[in-house]
Amino acid sequence: MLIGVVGKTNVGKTTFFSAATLVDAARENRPFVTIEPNEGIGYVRVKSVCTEFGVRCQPKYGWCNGTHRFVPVKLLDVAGLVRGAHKGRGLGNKFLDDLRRASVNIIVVDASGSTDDEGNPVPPFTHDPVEDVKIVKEEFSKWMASIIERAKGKIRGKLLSGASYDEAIYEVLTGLEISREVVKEALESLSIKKSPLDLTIDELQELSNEILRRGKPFVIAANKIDISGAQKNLERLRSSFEEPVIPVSAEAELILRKASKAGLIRYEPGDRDFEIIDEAKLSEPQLKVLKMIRERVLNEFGSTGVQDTLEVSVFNVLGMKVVFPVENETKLSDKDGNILPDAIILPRDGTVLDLAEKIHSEIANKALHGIDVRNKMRISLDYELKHRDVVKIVTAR
Ligand SMILES: Nc1nc2c(ncn2[C@@H]2O[C@H](COP(=O)(O)OP(=O)(O)OP(=O)(O)O)[C@@H](O)[C@H]2O)c(=O)[nH]1
Ligand SMILES: [Mg+2]
Repeated sequence: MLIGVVGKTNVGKTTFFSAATLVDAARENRPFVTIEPNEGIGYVRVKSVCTEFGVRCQPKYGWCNGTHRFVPVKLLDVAGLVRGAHKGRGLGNKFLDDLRRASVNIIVVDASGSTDDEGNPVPPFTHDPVEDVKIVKEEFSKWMASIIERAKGKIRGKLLSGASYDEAIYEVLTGLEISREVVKEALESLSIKKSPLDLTIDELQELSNEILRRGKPFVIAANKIDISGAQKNLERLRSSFEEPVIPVSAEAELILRKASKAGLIRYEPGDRDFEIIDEAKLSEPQLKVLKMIRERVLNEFGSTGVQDTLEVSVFNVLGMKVVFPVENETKLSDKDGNILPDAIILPRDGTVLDLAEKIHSEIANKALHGIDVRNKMRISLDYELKHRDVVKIVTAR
């Protein structure tokens, strides 16, 4: 499960990435600081199942605080873009290739409008963030359109050997992990009946837009919400796009997580507030910043928004679910006695067999059926699991 962090240059992508992963990476108030992509692990929260069973999780990855289990997801922070990136402007769009494996992309946008078209710092509210989202979405669809355009030779070959239109397009997009179903639905929804070979670049862009909408959705992080007045742009972004728009202060989240790591405050990602451990250990300026974060961000918006953005991406937009496989259905453990060691993210329609495959192909080969640990009922391999199910997979010896 890979989440891309994308957007115009100098809007806070790396700050968002670092806040979510605690990976240190260069950040500065100027365009094109990030060149090579940064990769790290963030977490999505799932209401703990352990407490329900009167045990305590011992996660192999991530952690559990008794209320929430924090389940790892991979994040990729890439170089920023500017209008015309598909034609090579700025750093071009080579980095979009790094995002091929991303299931969803978070568009970070500067909701305070303090960077211009090229990512240069300007006074707040002199630039329209709605434009920035439009540019990013456009550059993505132009990039995909150009992939299809360049592969027309290959498409011709596929069509000659009997492939249908959707199959031929699907085949040239395989590296992007987009399903054939998505391509088919996109063609149908646009009522495209002619051969892909006859589609103009504009038509290809329209098709790409539709494929992205269905197969690689966006979530919008309205960043720098701590700057007063940014809320107005939040509303404008919400009424301009169909994607979810979440108020975010990446800078606030990064400060809180670092302070928590240093033992200065008690704070976990997604919390509505923090608690100062020992005021004497904090300097005046530090206290002032924390107070500002509490007043301008947490009290106003309920959280810094970083965690919400990840969770809306994984659960609401992609419709993923998390299930807990165990080997011992009484102790809820693996064979070494670790309690609820794994939390596996599965797609919306993920079955017992899909879970087995995620664990190991050998387990999938030998799987006979599952057991729903909550009610001890036998479930078939094609049973669609529910979010937070605890499952034992029974295998042939
Ligand atoms: N006020 C405020 N500033 C922020 C926030 N997030 C990021 N910034 C600032 O925005 C500037 C750019 O941040 P980066 O994270 O480097 O931005 P980027 O989008 O990764 O930039 P490039 O990699 O150069 O494209 C830095 O000066 C950050 O401190 C925020 O939530 N609030
Ligand atoms: Mg960056």
